[in-house]
Amino acid sequence: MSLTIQITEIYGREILDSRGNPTVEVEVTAQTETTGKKTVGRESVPSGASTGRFEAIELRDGTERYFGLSVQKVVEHINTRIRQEIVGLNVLDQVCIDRKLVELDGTDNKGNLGANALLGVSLACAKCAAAALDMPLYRYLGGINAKRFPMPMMNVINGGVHAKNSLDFQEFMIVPVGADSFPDALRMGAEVYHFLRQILHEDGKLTAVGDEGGFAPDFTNAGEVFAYLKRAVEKAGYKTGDDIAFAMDAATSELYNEEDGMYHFPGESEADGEQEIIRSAEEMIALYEDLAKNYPLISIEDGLDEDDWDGWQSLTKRLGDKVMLVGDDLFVTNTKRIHCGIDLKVANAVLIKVNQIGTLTEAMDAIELAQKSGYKAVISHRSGETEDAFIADLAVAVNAGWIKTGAPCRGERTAKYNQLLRIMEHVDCND
Ligand code: 2PG
Ligand code: MG
Repeated sequence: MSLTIQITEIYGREILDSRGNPTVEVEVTAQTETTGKKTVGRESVPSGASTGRFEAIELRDGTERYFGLSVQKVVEHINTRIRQEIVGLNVLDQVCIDRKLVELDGTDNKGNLGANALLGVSLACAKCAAAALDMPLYRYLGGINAKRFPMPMMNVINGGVHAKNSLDFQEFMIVPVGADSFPDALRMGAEVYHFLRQILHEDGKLTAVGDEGGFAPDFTNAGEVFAYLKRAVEKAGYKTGDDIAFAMDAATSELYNEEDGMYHFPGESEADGEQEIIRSAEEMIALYEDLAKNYPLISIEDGLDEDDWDGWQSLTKRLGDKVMLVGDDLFVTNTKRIHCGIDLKVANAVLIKVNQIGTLTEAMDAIELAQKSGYKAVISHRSGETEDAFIADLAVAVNAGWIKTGAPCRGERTAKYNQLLRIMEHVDCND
């Protein structure tokens, strides 16, 4: 006879995220049939700023409350329509729960009930199930083979829509590839982060941080940022490349102009003062080639626009054998778009953001498809986060190998890194 842990209550509420904007939190309660024990799983939903055009819909009220951003309607959907359908199900039947949620919404983009409603319930069910079974979440999600710790990609310089500075590209990350273990990687990253602060300060640059905890002073271009990162790595006593490599999220859908098909760089243009800096897809690829020649740049995310499949093909041909080319806005954690990418031989890695697709099952399908097809899976936070650490467990559960969750600073970022440290104590023989 299979075990039944029946969902007895679902409750949604509005809370604040790391940007001070409202988001959804969900509590799922379930009762174990054999013992009568009741367990609660609580989960909150992150929110992006540089959202891809093809992401599932994050529903907001659009009233004057919280400048239109309040989520009362979503909370109501959880506490009425979703609650009615999901209460009574076995919390262990994640696939069945997620299928029900998708059916109940009934749209392709989850625009009816809101991907934020669906995701909160979906993830809270998984947490509740793990707790009811007295299992750590990573073990419940991944089973006995969950053992590989992800390499952290730490975003130490913030630009784009994540900071009010002159830097056009969004994220500059350090990746401690020479570390022997996850705790070592985290320590190395944190040390470089502190030396970076010192160097920036000595040069008269601001050391206030952006949305993901990276420093956010003005810079003229990407080359200048990488030069700073190199200095910080060396000042910390590490070797650039062997110990610490670099990664970037260019987030170019934010720079792409559909009218002229060009990428516009307002910050760089202002620094130049003379002319507007714009680049074609070809010039963008040449820029990345140049950066990868001068610095140990091992990963470029969203190097081109989310719908520029032709451009992505040439980018992949030119850099795909040397650099991890990560599709974020391009793939939006959606198996249909990932299939497209695989067919067209575009990119070689998929960024996984659970709220881009709206349910845990669909996100795990995306990870499975990527891994089966020889693509890397990078588990990612959003720029608007909460203190929740689900993605840390998810990264270990699926042996993803990579996690991107901001600077080693700000509670909503360190929550994920610290959870990985805790998991480390459980997993005796990790990879
Ligand atoms: C990204 C993310 C996370 P946002 O573009 O990869 O770093 O940003 O959540 O704003 O989309
Ligand atoms: Mg991105």
